[in-house]
Amino acid sequence: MTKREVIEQLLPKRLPAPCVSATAFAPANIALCKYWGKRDPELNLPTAGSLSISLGKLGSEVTLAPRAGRDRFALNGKLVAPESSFARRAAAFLDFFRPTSDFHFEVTAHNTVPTAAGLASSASGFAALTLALNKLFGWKLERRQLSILARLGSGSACRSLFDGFVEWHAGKAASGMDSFAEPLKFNWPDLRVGLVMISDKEKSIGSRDAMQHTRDTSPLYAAWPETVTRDLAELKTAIRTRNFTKLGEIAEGNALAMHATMIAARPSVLYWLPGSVEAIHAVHALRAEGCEVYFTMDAGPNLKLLFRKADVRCVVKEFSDLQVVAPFSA
Ligand code: 2P0
Repeated sequence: MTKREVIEQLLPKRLPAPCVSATAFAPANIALCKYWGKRDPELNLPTAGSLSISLGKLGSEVTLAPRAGRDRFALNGKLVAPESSFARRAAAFLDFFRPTSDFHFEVTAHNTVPTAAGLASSASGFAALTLALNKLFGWKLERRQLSILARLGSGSACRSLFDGFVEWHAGKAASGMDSFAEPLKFNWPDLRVGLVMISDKEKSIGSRDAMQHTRDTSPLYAAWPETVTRDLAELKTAIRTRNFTKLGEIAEGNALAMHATMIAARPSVLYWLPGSVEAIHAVHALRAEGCEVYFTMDAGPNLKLLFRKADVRCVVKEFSDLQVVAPFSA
């Protein structure tokens, strides 16, 4: 199935005139059980489910307005060239929603994630863009349908439609109508996420290509879907029973399994820098001293730490530049 066919099924047939402008916010999310591999690259349908935690007020705000002439994009207060990857990816997504071929958009995006935190992910951006489209065109779609639409922009964006712990169901249908995210009912007020910045340089290979290359060439990939399925089930139990040790062990183990799989790809996809390895050792040393902290890593060299409020002091003592996020605090 094509993206356009899915979108036609989801959008209402009769629409009011677009609003003058519409603004929406979506949080960034960090996967505790990762999405790495697609069963359908056209629709961003994953091989297995995944589970993330949203970062509250850290994310993307997008304002959309109709514009005469051609699209214009601004990011964090600066105009962005139409040929930049940001503008090209956004425009390609917006193409599916133009009421007529001469309909253009003014897109103004702000990331509330400090750019230096290395979290400027496409997930919150596509989620906010989808929410803004829903408002601008008066679609009045349910969150579940919006999650499906956001996935078509970027897989992990389907999780950024929600706060707190969020599960993305892999689904089985070729149309992907059963592949959407939904929030778990559980919260965890003293849980903390720490952002460790190792480098903010642009990565040599984007996650979309790296994911496909891993699936195509890594001899370890065959074991990955099974690992995810087991980790996902255990992670949900850890969240339900508020077992922090289990949550940390599973999240760290899952991230390491994902990286091991991609490191074994041919040629290797190695996002780690010397500083990443140093930080991993520091996390392990803290744990050995009784400061209970775990890490996860995505498609880049930076670490995200998981710990509880009671351990903020010992974690910050080691990682002095740490940005601490409380995902469940208002
Ligand atoms: C995740 N990542 O679960 C995993 C872990 C990166 C590492 O989802 O091709 O930008 O747009 O569907 O969502 C990043 O991949 O890829 C990602 P596309 P996406 O958060």
